[in-house]
Amino acid sequence: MSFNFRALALSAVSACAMLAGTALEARTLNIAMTPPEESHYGAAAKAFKEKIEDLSGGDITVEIKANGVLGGEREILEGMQIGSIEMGVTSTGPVGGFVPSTYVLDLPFLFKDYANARAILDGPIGQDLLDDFEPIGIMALGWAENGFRYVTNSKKPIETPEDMKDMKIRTMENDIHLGSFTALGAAPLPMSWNEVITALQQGTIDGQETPMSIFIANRIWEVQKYATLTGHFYSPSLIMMSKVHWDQLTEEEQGWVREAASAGVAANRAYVENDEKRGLEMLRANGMEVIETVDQEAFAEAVSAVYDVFTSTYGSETLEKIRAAQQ
Ligand code: EAX
Repeated sequence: MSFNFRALALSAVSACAMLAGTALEARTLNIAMTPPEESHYGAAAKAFKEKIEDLSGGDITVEIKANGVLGGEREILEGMQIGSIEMGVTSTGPVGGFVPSTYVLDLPFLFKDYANARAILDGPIGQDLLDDFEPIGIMALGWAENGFRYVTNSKKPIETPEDMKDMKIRTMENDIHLGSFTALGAAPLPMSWNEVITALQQGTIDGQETPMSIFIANRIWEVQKYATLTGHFYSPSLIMMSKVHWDQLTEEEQGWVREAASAGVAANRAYVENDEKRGLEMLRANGMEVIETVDQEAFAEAVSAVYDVFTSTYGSETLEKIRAAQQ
């Protein structure tokens, strides 16, 4: 075990400072999320926590605030903007309302697979989008992952777009997602994740659409009967810090935060890969009827009009860059 000289040095400095009547304050960063801690977002937060506490010799500690205890994803973003929440891990669900350039990532059937999505997000296109957050008071530290989204419901198996007609499907508070499910003929209802399980239990919605990792973390089989592996959206997530708190860090500490965020992304993506491997079996073992072979072209055709709405509202520059990078 390598001896942690930084911790020893810090303790010595702290002791001297205490003796001199002042104390190096240990700082705590709360990191908020809506899923349970035992999830792909929790894996990101735990890896971030371990790395930053090690790098800072315990001078910076992390508290994980899971299960939406600090609010839904929109509230978490607003909290980071004003500094009442230090950090967050959220999907891009409500993000487009804060950083419209990210809406391009929410388009249906945009990415071919996980490798394609990660390659784009880890390159200049992804970095440019991360840079768009600082002007609104949030430091976007890295593109983590929520995963390809699938549909569940409790009314009937969904095999074709027509099967979704008039079905009350919860979507995130995201214009692109709302427009896509409207185009499918469903009756989409936008709401924060914090309200979804109760709405499913009460029957105010018939179904919802989230990635496999959210299914597993929330034991979706307890409230849903059918799943269809449409993969209709690739849902990125983000590890973020309030700029109010970022600006209070030294340059060295900011470097540690970036290093810890990279560790969080790696842990999150490994967790998603494992959930995708084990998820199908878990859903079926817990009584769900799962349709895994889906005519994605039929679904993609049914929602294709949302691309025109998107480009007429937000332009096509970034979309064209993504298409070019996918050649
Ligand atoms: O905790 O709101 C959603 O569907 C997002 O996937 C969120 O990250 C779930």
